[in-house]
Amino acid sequence: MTQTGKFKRTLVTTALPYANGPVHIGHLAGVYVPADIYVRYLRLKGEDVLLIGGSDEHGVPITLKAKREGVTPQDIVDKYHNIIKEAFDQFGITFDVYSRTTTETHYQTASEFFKKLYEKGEFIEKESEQYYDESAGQFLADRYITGTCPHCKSEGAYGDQCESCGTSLNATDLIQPKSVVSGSTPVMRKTKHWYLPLDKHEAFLKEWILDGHKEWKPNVYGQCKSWLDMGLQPRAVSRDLDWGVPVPVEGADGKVLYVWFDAPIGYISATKEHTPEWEKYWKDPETRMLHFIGKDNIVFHCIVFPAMLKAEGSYNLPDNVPANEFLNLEGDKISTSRNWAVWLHEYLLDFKDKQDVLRYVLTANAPESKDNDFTWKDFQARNNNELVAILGNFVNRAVVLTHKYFDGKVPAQVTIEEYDRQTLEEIPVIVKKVEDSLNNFKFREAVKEAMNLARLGNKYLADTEPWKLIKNDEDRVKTILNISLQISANLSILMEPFLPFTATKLKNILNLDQLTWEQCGKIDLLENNKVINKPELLFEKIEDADIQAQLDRLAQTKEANEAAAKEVMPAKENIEFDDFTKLDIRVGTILEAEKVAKTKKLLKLKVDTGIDQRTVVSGIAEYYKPENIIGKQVSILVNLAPRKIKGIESQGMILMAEDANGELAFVLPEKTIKEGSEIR
Ligand code: B3M
Ligand code: ZN
Repeated sequence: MTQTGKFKRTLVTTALPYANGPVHIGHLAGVYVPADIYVRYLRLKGEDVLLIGGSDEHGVPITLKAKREGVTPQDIVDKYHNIIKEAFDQFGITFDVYSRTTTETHYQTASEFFKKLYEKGEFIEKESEQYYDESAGQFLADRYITGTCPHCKSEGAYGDQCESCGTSLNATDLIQPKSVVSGSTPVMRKTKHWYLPLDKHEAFLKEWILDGHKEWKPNVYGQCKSWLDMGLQPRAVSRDLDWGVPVPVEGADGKVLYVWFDAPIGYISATKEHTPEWEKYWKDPETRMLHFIGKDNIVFHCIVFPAMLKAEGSYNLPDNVPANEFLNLEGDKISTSRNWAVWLHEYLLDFKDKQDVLRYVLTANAPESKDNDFTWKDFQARNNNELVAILGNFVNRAVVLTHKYFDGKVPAQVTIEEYDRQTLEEIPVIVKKVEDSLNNFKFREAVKEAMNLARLGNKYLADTEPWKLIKNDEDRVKTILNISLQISANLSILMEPFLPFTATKLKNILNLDQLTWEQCGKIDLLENNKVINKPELLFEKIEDADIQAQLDRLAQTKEANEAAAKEVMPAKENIEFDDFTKLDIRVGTILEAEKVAKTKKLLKLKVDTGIDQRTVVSGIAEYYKPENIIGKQVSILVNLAPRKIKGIESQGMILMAEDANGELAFVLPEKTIKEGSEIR
């Protein structure tokens, strides 16, 4: 019997990342490392398992990015699909297939899936009013509409969410909505869409999840419960968009499947591309399906996709959805648009061959039950104090001493003392703990336990001090080193799911072939007299300077973000032409200028406006010396009600251009022109 109980095989899917940017440590920590650990573990156990992945290549963020960059959506997804695939490969994520949702197979599979539900009458068709851009001649997806947030009043909120205050919105909530496509004000227009009536599946979902899957992680179960308690509504599964899988029914021109309808079907398409036996993995009740995802995808994988599969009728439902929470970076939310991330492809440039260090840190500190923070200091500490000082150090000492005293040949156990026995007995106990943790998707706990085996070895060597015994008691040293090497061999299996690159190195050093999980916990993995290879350091110390460089880079990003945030003020609300004509702006000439006493910023100017000569107080002293601006022509708002500034009556306002850093410049006529000329 397998550890998977009544199941014969396991299908593991991983969330399909959007191909509109590279992947970062948050992706790795939340989804791909845990999935890979789990799958490697099952493979070591000889189980039948598939790891499915791919890029999600539809959806509005991709079309928007293409638009902004002046390229096609296909260009965007081609670029990022390759970058993402490469990064996963480099970090040893062992996908059996890594596909994409723009393949022929996927279009067919998604189309057929829709058609089947359509023909079974599983959808409802509904007309609704949606924003339409008349000048561009298209309906506007939520992300294509911006406006003022009704809650926090900040500008530039999207039709689905305000990024300033985080509130999720409906496009119709926005104050002063604008089309991103043309800048015009959209109008409401009728459109027809297909809806999956989730309410119809609510009773089933309640029973299936709330009664049937109490074992799901509390964060997952809790989120499902709150969705189900709120009551489910029909969800539109189509959109008015020209990028995606066309809705395969008549009268659906210009409509595509909603990205969240086609993306999970991408798991099916990818399996099809991998093996002609794909149905076995999707439909045989003896197959167990697991979805590894981040917490923002829970509703789609626990409620929407299962409802789709159930409606279709021939598919299995997931057995578990071990979703993780979010990983933050140095106290801030990871953000692609703010470049607040550690990108995988960049990490490897700075930390060459250190994939396992990142895998380790992201597992040891995984956001399994709550959001967690990645810090570079913690990264350094875990590398130096755990990987180097415990695992690396232990293995190195065992191997070095074996070469030094016994020509690199595994010595025999001669006499077993009580302490040796205790140590040996600990090994299977630790292995069992790792196993239990892995079976329950508790990867943090699992890697900690695995590390405990290295701790055990380290302590054993430190306590027995073979280097002191070698002169007088060679037999004792033989036993100690044999045991240390057996522990090292166990580590090469136990660490494989977590640190695959290191495990390979370790097996090479110990001259071991691929071992299986069943051998783990045994104390005869290395036979007597077996020749082992020369020591090679498994890990190296990470210096303060390397960490500082990362922190400096983040500090720069933060600065750049702050400057960019100020860079261009969003456009203000529209005004009527009459509002504009109320402003009386004239060309004037500065006749006199002097600093206003006890202020840093203010100059008192006398200006010839053509109408009169008047006093204006202007906040430009930090940028202009009085003597340099006398005789300059300027633009002046002459009908601004007079105001007292520092006791001086200011009659009007000089117009200045101001950039993000507060740099000022006069707005002048392009050639000298008579004072009093109107500006309009
Ligand atoms: N691309 C969303 C995300 O990356 C989405 C996952 C699809 S899984 C079928 O968060
Ligand atoms: Zn807001």
